[in-house]
Amino acid sequence: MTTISTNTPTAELQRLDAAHHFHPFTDKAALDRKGARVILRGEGVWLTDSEGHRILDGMAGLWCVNVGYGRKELPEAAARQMLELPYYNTFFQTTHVPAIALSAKIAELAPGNLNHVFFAASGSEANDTNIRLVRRYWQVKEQPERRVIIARWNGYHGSTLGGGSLGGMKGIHAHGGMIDGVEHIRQPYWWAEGGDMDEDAFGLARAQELEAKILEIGADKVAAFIGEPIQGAGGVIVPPKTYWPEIQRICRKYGILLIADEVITGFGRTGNWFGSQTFGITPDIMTIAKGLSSGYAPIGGSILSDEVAEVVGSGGEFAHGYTYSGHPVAAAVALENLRIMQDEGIVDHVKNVAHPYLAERWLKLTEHPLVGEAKLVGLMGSIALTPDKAKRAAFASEAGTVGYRCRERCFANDLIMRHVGDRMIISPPLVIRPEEIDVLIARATKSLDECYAGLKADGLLVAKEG
Ligand code: PXG
Repeated sequence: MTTISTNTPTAELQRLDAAHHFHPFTDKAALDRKGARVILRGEGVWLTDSEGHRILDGMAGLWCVNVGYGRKELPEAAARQMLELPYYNTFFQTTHVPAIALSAKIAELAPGNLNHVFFAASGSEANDTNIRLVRRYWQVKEQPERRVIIARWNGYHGSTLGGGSLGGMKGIHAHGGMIDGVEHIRQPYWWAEGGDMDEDAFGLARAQELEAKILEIGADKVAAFIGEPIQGAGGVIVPPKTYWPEIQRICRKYGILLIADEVITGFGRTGNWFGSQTFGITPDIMTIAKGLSSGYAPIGGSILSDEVAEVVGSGGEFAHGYTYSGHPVAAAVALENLRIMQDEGIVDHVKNVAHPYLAERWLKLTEHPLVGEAKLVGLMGSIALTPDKAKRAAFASEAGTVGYRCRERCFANDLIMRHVGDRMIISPPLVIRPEEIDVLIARATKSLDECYAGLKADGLLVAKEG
C-alpha cells in the first residue's frame, strides 16, 4: 500500500481520487477525465493547492470558514476535549459540559426568546429535525392535520431527503423524489423575475404568494413556512426589503411557525449575528450550521423559541436524535470559535470595516459591460451576468454556460468565485482585510474582462428572446 501524503504528485492524487472518491454534486465521469483540484492547506483567506497556487478563497470553503483558515485555538480546543471526553451521547438523560456551554452561549447570542438548541451534525440534519419538530408541535397542540411546510422554489435546505424536499431545487427532487407535505411558492428574485414592477411592490407580491398558498391548502393544514433570509445556493438572491416583514405578518395572521434557515446567514455573515436581525424578523425556529464552528468541525442545530420548546417538551418523549447530537468535540470547537468571534469583534469588523470597503468596490462592478446588477449584504455578494443590462436579459445560451466560463477564468486567476447559473457569488471569510479585498476585486475584474472577451470572440453575447 502506497503512503499518500501532501507530497504525493498531483497526477497520482487525482488518479486515486477518481478511482475511489465519489464526490458530492459532481458529474463523476467529467471530473474523472479532468482531475480534481487538490487543496493542501489554508491560512487566513488563502488556500494552497498541490501545484503551489496561492488562491484567494472568495467562498470561505462552502460558506463556512468564517474566522479564516489556520486558527490554532480551534484544533487546540478539539485536542483538549478529545483527551478529556472524546464522545458521549446526550440521549438517556445524560449531558456533558461542551453541550451545556454551547447551548447556553447560542441562547445568549440568538435574538428574542430563541433559547433552546437541538443539536445535529449538519444543516441538512437540522432541517430534518425541523420537519419532525413542527409536525410534532401541532400534534401536541391537538391539531395533527397541520403537517404541510411551505418553502420556496430555488431555496436550499440541504440534500437529505427531508432537506432536499424543503429546498426548491428540481434537480434534487428528480434524484429520489420528495417527502409528502411540502409545497413551494416562487422566490423573491426581482432582477430576473420582477418585470416592470418596482422592487418593493414585487417583494410584497411574492410574499403574498404565501397567503394565497395557505388559503389554497387550508390554514388548518399548514404547519410552518421555511426560508433562507438570503438564498445562498440559489445565487445570493437578496429579497426586496418589503418581503420578510410581509412573510412574518402572514405567518402570524394564520398562526404558522416561521423557520429561518440561517445555515449561511447565521454567525456574522450579514453584518449581524443572524440574518433575521438584518431583515427585522423574529422566527420561531432557526436552522444553524456552517459558521457555528467556522467549518472546523461538523455541527448544526435548531434554535427553538421558548414557546416551541415548551409545547414539544410537554408532549412526552420527542422521538428524534442523532448519535452525534451535541458531539463534545464539535461543541468544544464551536464554543472556541464563538469566543474568537466575540473577543475579536468579528461581526463588527464585517459591519464597519469589511462590508463598507467591499461594497464600495463590488457595487461598482455594474460598470462592467457584462454585469447587470450587484448585491452585497454583509459579506454575501452576487453579480448577475447579462448580454443586455437595460432589459435585464438572460443569455440565449443554456443557463449556466456563461457563469461556468466566468468561474473557469476566476479559477485560472487564483480566485474562488462560484457561479449559480449565470450569477457569480462570493462569501469570503469574515476576517478578510481591505488589502485582500483589493486582490479579490482585481482578480474578479480581470476574470470578468477575460470572460467578456471570450464571449465576444465566440459570439455568445446574445440575449434570449422574449
Ligand atoms: N440550509 C442552507 C441555507 C444551506 O446553505 C444547508 C441547509 C445544508 O447544510 P449541510 O451542512 O447539510 O450541507 C445548507 C448548505 C452550494 C452549497 O453549492 C450550499 C450548501 C451545501 C452544499 C453546497 O452553494 N449549503
